[in-house]
Amino acid sequence: MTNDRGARIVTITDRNDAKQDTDGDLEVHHRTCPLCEATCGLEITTRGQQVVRIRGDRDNAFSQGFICPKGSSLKQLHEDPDRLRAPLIRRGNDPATATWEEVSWPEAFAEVERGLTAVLDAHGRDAVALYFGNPSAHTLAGVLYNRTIVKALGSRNLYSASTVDQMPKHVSSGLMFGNPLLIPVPDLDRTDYLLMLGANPWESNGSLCTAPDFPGRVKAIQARGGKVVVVDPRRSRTAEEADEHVAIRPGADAHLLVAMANVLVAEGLVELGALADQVVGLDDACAAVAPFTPEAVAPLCGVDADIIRRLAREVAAAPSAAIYGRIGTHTVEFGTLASWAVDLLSALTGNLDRPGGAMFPLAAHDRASRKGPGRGFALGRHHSRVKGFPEVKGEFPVAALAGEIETAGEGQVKALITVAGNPVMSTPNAGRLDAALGQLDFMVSVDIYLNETTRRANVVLPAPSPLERSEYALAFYSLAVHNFADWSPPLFEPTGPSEHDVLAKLSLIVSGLGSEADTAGIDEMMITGVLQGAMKAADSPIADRSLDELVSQLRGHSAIDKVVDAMIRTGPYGDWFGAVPDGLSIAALEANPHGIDLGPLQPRIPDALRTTSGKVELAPEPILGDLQRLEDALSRHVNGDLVLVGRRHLRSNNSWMHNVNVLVKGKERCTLQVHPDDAANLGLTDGGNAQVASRVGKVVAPVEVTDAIRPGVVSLPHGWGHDLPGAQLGVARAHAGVNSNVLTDEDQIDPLSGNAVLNGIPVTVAPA
Ligand SMILES: Nc1nc2c(c(=O)[nH]1)N[C@H]1C(S)=C(S)[C@@H](COP(=O)(O)OP(=O)(O)OC[C@H]3O[C@@H](n4cnc5c(=O)[nH]c(N)nc54)[C@H](O)[C@@H]3O)O[C@H]1N2
Ligand SMILES: Nc1nc2c(c(=O)[nH]1)N[C@H]1C(S)=C(S)[C@@H](COP(=O)(O)OP(=O)(O)OC[C@H]3O[C@@H](n4cnc5c(=O)[nH]c(N)nc54)[C@H](O)[C@@H]3O)O[C@H]1N2
Ligand code: SF4
Ligand SMILES: [Mo]
Repeated sequence: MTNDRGARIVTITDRNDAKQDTDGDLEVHHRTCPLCEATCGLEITTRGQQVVRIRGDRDNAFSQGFICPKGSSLKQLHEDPDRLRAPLIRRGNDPATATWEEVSWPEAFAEVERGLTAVLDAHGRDAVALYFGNPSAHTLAGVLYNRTIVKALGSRNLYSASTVDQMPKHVSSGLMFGNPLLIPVPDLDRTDYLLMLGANPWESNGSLCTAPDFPGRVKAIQARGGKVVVVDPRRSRTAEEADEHVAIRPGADAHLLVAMANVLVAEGLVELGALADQVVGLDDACAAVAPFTPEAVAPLCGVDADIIRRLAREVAAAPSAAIYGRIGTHTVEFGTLASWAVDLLSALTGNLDRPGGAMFPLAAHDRASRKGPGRGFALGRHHSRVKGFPEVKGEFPVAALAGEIETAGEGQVKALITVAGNPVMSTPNAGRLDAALGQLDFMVSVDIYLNETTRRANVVLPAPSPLERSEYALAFYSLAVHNFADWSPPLFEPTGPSEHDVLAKLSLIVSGLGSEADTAGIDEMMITGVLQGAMKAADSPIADRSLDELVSQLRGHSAIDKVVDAMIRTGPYGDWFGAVPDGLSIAALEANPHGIDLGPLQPRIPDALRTTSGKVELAPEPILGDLQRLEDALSRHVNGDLVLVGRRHLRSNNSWMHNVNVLVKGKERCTLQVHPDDAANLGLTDGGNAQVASRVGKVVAPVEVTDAIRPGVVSLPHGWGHDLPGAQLGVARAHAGVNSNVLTDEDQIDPLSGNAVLNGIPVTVAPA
């Protein structure tokens, strides 16, 4: 039996269960886990308003039952008494003594209108900054409605977690493929050889590569006779499972990768395959890698030249090879170069856009490919006020935000809107940013917690729990190793407005229409924007239809679902409102609670390219320019100084799931990993305390002596340090740990992308 949302209703027949379950029927719902990029299907059993059990959905066409400990903790997250349920207004300025008043939604919006309007009237649009955090990519509201605030506000001060994360990949994709969102993903399920750099999917479950049960997919490569190589300064769990672990010195991946390209050129191993007629810049790229012989880069990489040479030959010889770099290659000094070099190596070995190599997914909501050249990708269309950093994708580096708040003058940031972000924990020189937030005239945060960042806000607007919204992994299906779609309605009705309503309200406020204006106008703009675009597209099957008639056919639980329905119906697999029989729509997805398999990845070059040449640009000008920095580094003296890197743990999620007791209980996770040789030299003992100091700050953390880390490197996870006054996180406070971003340096950024350098931070360590 199913209810009207397609949830299976289980009638209790077992007598023992029946005794306990007198309160009514158990219902089984299926939905996508929104917590990380893996998009696992969950099976959630409820009784009334209670979650009874969460487990992996064995029938999910993509995840086939896989689940990690975070997925099943959605129950505890939903029930967490610290999770905010009503808007809060801060009374008092000192976070340690401030009190918080629960107010109604209209009162909260009126207060936001007062605060933001005062700043806009007195100082102009650029005085209001925006910061969007990581969960913004995991909610439909964030992906679709954040940009309505950006448009309505018209401020240049746009910041996000992208510049402490994947911005280098956007830049290399923008330059090489003409579209910063067109990111090649390793074709895990078909590859014969996986070279993975700076990624630890055994803990992270993968990123810029949506693959539920990433570990299982890697083990399958080995089971079918393929090889897996992991490049990481630590012997991570992923490295332990690999066929080979290359313990590189932090920050040197670009050198290693470019040297591999050098070997391909020197040994005549360049073989573009089907891509031969689809690239420009081949000669320039081959010439550019000439200085980077394996011998030249070996000291910097801390990897023998013959290993580099062998890896290049192996990639060239493998029937197919997928090269995949993530956090450890992006959040470093040469992040964009490393990101470019990954895709250059794919292209040079014929592995770009072929099965088993690196491929471009095509999601149900993606726009159909247009043929011919595109508009290309521009960097630095304007520059930040204080440090003159170029904008990238309309954003400035978040590393620059504190300076923009502190520095007086025309365009000084006086107010901040944060959505789903905790920059006080997650961005470099976190202590400085925390203090800077205290100087703002006004701050409003949309969040589910009163945490280290939102405690600085004047008004906190709670977002609903993940179980109180529709799910469709809009940001991640375009990065998935298999084309797939799944949509699910809210499991529970939200007790307040939906997050997209809150974001629409903020858009109305900053546009000057006021807090009492109706959000329906914003919804209509979103929906008609998608439909009009589709009606205008070449050979559109709906060119002659009436807009009103199309709108009236849209389905879904709320306005945001209708936006998604419009995208899916006019997407590459869409039903085009009846013009394509059996095409996709939200109705079709609703009828398939385990998701719909859209097939393995297909080659998409040249149609997916948006470069002005219409080809893959192997040697974009900004990249060639930046290679000088890479060459200069070759003459650096490699000394014995310690450098700091990060790491992740499976039971953690950046800074914000440490208030869930089932995840944080047990062994302390926020430890400083130190190699036994370094521990002996420094006089550190396992379980003792060490002081770690960098140019910008210091912390004291418990030492974990382990030979899993390369000598000369120490590691602290990020997202800890929950002991700041005023945060309302009872469980996290009891497992506070220390904030590694007190040590990361806001002056260290990758110049092309503006991405912060979070790995390879020079530190000194001493017993505390
Ligand atoms: N040193 C170091 N620093 C790092 C990293 C590293 O590897 N090393 N990693 C970086 C990376 S990859 C990232 S992505 C960033 C993350 O940086 P941020 O996005 O700034 O931080 P998060 O810890 O993800 O915080 C997410 C916030 O969203 C809130 N939240 C959760 N769910 C929702 C929701 O549904 N709606 C709303 N409105 N709010 C919600 C949480 O309460 C929390 O406040 O950190 C970066 N910082
Ligand atoms: N459990 C859990 N899962 C998560 C998250 C989480 O916080 N916890 N965060 C999510 C987010 S926002 C993201 S972006 C993804 C990130 O997912 P991943 O990219 O897999 O990130 P990490 O797990 O931090 O792994 C990065 C690895 O890089 C290594 N490393 C550090 N410096 C270098 C270097 O210079 N070179 C090389 N080659 N390696 C280096 C580190 O030792 C570490 O093992 O994870 C997501 N999933
Ligand atoms: S791997 Fe990611 S998507 Fe899957 S259950 Fe865990 S947190 Fe959720
Ligand atoms: Mo991230």
